[in-house]
Amino acid sequence: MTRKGVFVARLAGWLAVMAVLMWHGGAAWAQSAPQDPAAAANAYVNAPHDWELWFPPAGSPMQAKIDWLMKYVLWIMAVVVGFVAILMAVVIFRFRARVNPKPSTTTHNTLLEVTWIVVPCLILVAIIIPSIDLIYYEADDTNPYMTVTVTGHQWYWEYKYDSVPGLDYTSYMIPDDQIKPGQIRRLSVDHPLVLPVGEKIRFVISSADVLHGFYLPSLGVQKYAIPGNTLTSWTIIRKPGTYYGQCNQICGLNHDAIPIEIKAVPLNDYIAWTKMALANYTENTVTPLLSSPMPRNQLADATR
Ligand SMILES: [Cu+2]
Repeated sequence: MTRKGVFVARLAGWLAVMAVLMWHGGAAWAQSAPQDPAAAANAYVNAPHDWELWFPPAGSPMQAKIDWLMKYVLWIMAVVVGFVAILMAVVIFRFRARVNPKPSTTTHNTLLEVTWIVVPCLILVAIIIPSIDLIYYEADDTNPYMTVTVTGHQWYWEYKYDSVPGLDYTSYMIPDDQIKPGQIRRLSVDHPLVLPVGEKIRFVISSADVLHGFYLPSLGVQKYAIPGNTLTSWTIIRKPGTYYGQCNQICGLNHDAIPIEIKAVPLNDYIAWTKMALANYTENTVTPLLSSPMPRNQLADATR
């Protein structure tokens, strides 16, 4: 193959890879929800996998919008970068000193100058309108079905259900040496955050010690957890399943050891769970969802 042939083949290959990646995000969304609600949370698992390069499949309308905006801006960027690259190539080859020994002395071209001001402005307008729309959409945490106060600690999460007085528990990562089949190393936790599907859930996010980050990539939630301050976010989980997140603000030695695990279940199951959890909680008995958290030093040992 000639050098030109190799170049064209490589370019075509990269373009194909880019196109596949850009549309890949929506594909995993196609799985349907299982019939048995009890098994539903475990049947669909939205977790990172090897060689994943795009966002995880969108589990909420917010993430679907983020996903769309990302692709939209990326395509605009691709066209701009492509256009500039071609222009540069033309200039470099056609107007190089050897073939163009006597440079033109032309200056100013009104049409061209107006065009290169107006077209970029239009591109910016085309980007800013959906961007601002998304910012307002994200900020609208009004009228939630429920509110969970999320507090970051070194190194675990605390979930307080504001609509279920008394329900306030901690969530620790399962140490590597205690992982059981079906659990995911460094993502599974002892007490997942249990939430209903199809309802607007508001998060009030804070920290008890240092900066943490409450980051749920598949649900479009990403907020700092700031000591002495609160930030809010919200989500609507579209279908039952298990969703994962991670602290994404470097918060100290065990920063990697505070994942977020969410079990999303149908509303009736959620209500039943809150009653069960609350009853067991007040009786102070150990249940799978509300057993006492692992001592901190034990966690530190396990993750060293
Ligand atoms: Cu952290």
